[in-house]
Amino acid sequence: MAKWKDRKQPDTLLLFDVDGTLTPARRSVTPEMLELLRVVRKEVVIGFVGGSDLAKQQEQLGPTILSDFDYAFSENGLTAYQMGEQLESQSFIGWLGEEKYKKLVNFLLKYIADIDLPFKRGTFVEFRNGMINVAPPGRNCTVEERNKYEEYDKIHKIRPKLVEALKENFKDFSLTYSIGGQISIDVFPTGWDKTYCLKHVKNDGFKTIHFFGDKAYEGGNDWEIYNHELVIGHSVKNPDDTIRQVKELFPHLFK
Ligand code: M1P
Repeated sequence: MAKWKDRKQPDTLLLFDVDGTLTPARRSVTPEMLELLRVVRKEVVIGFVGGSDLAKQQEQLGPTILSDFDYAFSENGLTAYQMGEQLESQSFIGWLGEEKYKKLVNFLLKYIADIDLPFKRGTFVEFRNGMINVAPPGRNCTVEERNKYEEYDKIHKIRPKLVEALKENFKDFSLTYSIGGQISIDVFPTGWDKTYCLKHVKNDGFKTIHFFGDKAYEGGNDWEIYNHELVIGHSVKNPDDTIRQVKELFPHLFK
């Protein structure tokens, strides 16, 4: 493993989900987490995999993420970097085609227009490389508005109802609808969940791949990769729990 010859265990990869695992949802990483990653990276290869796009991950994990992590996977790995070099990938629009995409987005905009919420902001459909992100209250919500919406959604089940409507209306589109964060759902081709990122690492000779995620339950957006045959899954409660579990895995690094 010439690429990782500076590591003590170059055939071990640690992959981390972002929101709720490395950082609180849509918030910044703590100095304590950055220090943990710096220490563990001397031993093994590290990467992150999240649903958000790279710009948002940079806001949360810092402007130097492409050099702080060996692998950087945005949009579940549809945008991917290894050691700062961009890897080849596919696009959502290329896969779905303009006609089907138009039907989908028109349906979503009409559906959202007809929901009565306590407030709505802007950017209801965010177009990304590997998926679209659909936010009934709009992605321009402040942190406070996000928290309010999340509570509202728990009671009124706005997002689960939207997912059911999409499943009903787009049966032949082979799409997956995932409630991964506080205000939105991710829509992507079935199979383009977080396991997609494993395509980028499978020929890099890893004997052990650990994954840490906070949504490792059925319907959560870490479920598929957490259960993948190539992966040892670790379910965490929050970033502090991630720190605790990583220290438990490599006790000799944290004496
Ligand atoms: O990383 C989890 C999710 O974070 C955001 O969700 P929300 O805005 O609803 O909190 C989004 O970037 C989403 O794509 C992502 O899956």
